[in-house]
Amino acid sequence: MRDCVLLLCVVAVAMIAAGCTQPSPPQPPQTTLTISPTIPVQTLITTVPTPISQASVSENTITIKNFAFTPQTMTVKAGSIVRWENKDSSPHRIVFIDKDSQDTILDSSVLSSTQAWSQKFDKPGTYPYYCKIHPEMTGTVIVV
Ligand SMILES: [Cu+2]
Repeated sequence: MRDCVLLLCVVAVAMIAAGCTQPSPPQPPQTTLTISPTIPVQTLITTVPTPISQASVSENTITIKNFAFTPQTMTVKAGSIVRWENKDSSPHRIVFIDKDSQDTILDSSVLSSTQAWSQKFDKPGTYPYYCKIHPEMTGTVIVV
């Protein structure tokens, strides 16, 4: 009987020992950080339409309402941000064309109702624009 108890003790110790020497849980695979190439910053078309609610008071805002830009001509200092807010139910699309090459130099993409688009103007000059969807809608940004 003592042998039997001793055997049980030995088995119990062996089981505890086995429990303690279980292999540690597998380590998560090491992640290797890969540095992606620097994405070039677009200098001409830099922004995408955003909801009007993200308005900033420091911006010069042109309101799009009743198929017109108000004010139609906006004069700002170089380095200013001009913001268009579409308060029509209709979509609009602001496009600036280079008067020499006729290339599109700025394009807001389609501005749905209640969306806004901001653009920074760094270089002094006169920048006429129009709505690509309603070409009769025109406006001018003058940068001084
Ligand atoms: Cu329009």
